[in-house]
Amino acid sequence: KHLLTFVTKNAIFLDCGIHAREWIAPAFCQWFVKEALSTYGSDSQMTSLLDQMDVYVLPVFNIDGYDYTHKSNRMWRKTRSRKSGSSCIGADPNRNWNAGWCTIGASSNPCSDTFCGYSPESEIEVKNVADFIRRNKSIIKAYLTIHSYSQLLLFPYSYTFQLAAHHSELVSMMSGASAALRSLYGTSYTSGPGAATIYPAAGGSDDWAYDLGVKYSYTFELRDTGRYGFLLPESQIKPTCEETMLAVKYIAAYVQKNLY
Ligand code: PAY
Ligand code: ZN
Repeated sequence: KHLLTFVTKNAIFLDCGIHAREWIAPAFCQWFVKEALSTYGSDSQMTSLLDQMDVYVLPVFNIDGYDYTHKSNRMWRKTRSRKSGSSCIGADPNRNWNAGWCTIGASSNPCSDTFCGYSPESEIEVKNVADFIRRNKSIIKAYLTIHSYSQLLLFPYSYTFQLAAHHSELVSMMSGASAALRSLYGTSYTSGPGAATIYPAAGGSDDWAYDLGVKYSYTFELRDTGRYGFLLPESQIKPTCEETMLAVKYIAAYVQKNLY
């Protein structure tokens, strides 16, 4: 009986800050951890979630890029990797996953902001997270990745216009999640498959996780819709995190009830 308590729990994987300039994303991961720690034991949903599942949080996926946006170029998007022979730095860590890699909506030009990298998982950040998810794929039941901006809840696919095998379930789940989000401040989100909802883009993390077998795989594009864009004012950090938390908790509750 005691051994059972050491069996690894099912899990949700959450990452923020794949793109350097999307500052609201790391803020959300930090908010999530704060909420988890401060409401466990008082909020019944958080308590039940953390009793039943683990949540792996990667607060700043693209740490070198994030640092660079603070010190040199606020609008930097990519990693900061270098390769001899090219004077251009970095690859797009959301074009570097092995999912239709570099076939559409990505560039093979190292100087482009959507450079797919010299090979899939060439970026050490992508390689390490992919290794972690592969190693734990039997327990990771949901993959959530936080970006900004556009106010979208995206699900596979982005590398093709074909619909995911679980398309209708993902559609209804996202309508619940966006309703939960809207309930707090009225912020309106659109949801749908990446390719048709924002643009086709191969090599993204959500498509890769989905094809690996993580059925509940979502990309959040947080506030706003373009007025401030990546430069979301400080006054919007807290409300954005609060409303996003409702969508994440909706998804977590759904996953808990629909373990596979
Ligand atoms: O799933 O289709 C997808 C990927 C969508 C994001 C991407 O390009 O990787 C969308 C953009 C992002 O968050 O990086 C949206 C922002 C506004 C941008 O830079 O275009
Ligand atoms: Zn992004």
